[in-house]
Amino acid sequence: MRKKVIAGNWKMNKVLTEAEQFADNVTDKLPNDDNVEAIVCAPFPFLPSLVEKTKGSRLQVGAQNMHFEDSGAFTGEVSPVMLKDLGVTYVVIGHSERREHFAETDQTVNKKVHAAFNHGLTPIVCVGESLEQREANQTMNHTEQQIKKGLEGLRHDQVADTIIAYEPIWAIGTGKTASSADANEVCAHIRNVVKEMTSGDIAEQVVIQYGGSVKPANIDELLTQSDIDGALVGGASLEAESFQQLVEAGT
Ligand code: TPS
Repeated sequence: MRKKVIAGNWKMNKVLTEAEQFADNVTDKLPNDDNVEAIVCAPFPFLPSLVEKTKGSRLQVGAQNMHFEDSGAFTGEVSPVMLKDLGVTYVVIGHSERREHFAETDQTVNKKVHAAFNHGLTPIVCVGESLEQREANQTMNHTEQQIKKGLEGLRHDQVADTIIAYEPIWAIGTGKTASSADANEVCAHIRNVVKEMTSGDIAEQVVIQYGGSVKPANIDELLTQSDIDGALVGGASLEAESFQQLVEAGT
């Protein structure tokens, strides 16, 4: 059985003391259950402190972006080597705002995914369609292309270790959630694409999260779906209590 993976994704929220308070409030309250993994993906300036404060706890730390090795010392800001050295274990790659506002393509996503694995980090690779694409019935084709190009050239065991986050752009921070059935349909499609790229075994192992206005009130229904293995959560991951409830939903 696949484990559930609940990842908070703070975006550009909090200051250091607030990040530290969050860690102090949440680390010893998370369920001691190997079937659920709790991650907090936070802005770079908080990472050293979060790694320190979460040591020995159930909470893992992730970054919200990084650059690939051959982007050169003058083009990127933070390298996988730096993240690994800090003790960070996960890195969010290719979220919709990076694709939209920082011109990130499936090719740059692919380079970053390879760089993550080359340095022992686990990538959380984000895919998802815009409202226009959904209305034009391009959801399946678009997410399929993002997966095929984003994960190109990975070994099968690396594909199995990749976390995929399906985030319909129209549901991010808008309060609109895809219905759990709609979200599951796309997640099942993504799993099928992974199967075509690798094998049925690998596809059964890969963790696929849903992201977009997930909160304690709607997570249970999302997690009962066959192909949704967790959530990538923005707004509702900022408060310790709500984050804790989201993780408990995964037990
Ligand atoms: C710095 N992001 C964060 S949460 C989320 C997405 C796509 C899912 C849904 O959020 N890192 C930075 N900025 C960002 N915008 C992201 C990551 C992307 P919500 O649960 O609030 O609807």
